[in-house]
Amino acid sequence: MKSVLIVCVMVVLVMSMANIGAAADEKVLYDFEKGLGGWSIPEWALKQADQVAKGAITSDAFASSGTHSMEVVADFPGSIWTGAYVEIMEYLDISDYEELLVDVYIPEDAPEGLKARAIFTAGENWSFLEMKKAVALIPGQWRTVRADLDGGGRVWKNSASAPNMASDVRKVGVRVESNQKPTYKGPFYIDNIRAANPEAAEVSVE
Ligand SMILES: [Ca+2]
Repeated sequence: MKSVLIVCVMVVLVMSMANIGAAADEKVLYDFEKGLGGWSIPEWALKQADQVAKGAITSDAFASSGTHSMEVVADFPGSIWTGAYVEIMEYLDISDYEELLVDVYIPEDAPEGLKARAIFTAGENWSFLEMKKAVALIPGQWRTVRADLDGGGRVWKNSASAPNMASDVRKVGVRVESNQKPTYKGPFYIDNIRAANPEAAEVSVE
């Protein structure tokens, strides 16, 4: 009886330690389980020829967390650079975290060659800060865009205009792009947008 008790106590201890670790090192910002929560295609993008996002809804077709994600329908014509951009306006301080992670999925029948990047609007001047490197999307797979919040000019275009970006985020955005190719008309999916410290991120991947 005593040994059963000890085992029970140990199991509870291990479980609570695991929970504390996860809570401290990863914060889910948007998971689209209960609607878009303010995410949309901005007005200016609906009017611009190189902006090709046509609509955003929540969907249960694919999800990397829970049962729902944000589905964005886009129409990439090819031959010119085009982007499908969605964003949310929200003041955030994520300076306790080193990375922003965004899961992006394109369906199996989508072409190769689309890329995704995270974009912040941050600081007093509402500076537009996009990742220098985009992540290649793979049809039929969830891919994670990892944005180093402390990377400065190594990671972010225009970073000098908002040196403390992570503590003064005003918008979070995601853009999927076709740089002259491919041509693709259809949906892509965004889910489980989170701020994390790398240790926690590695645990969640395994
Ligand atoms: Ca979700």
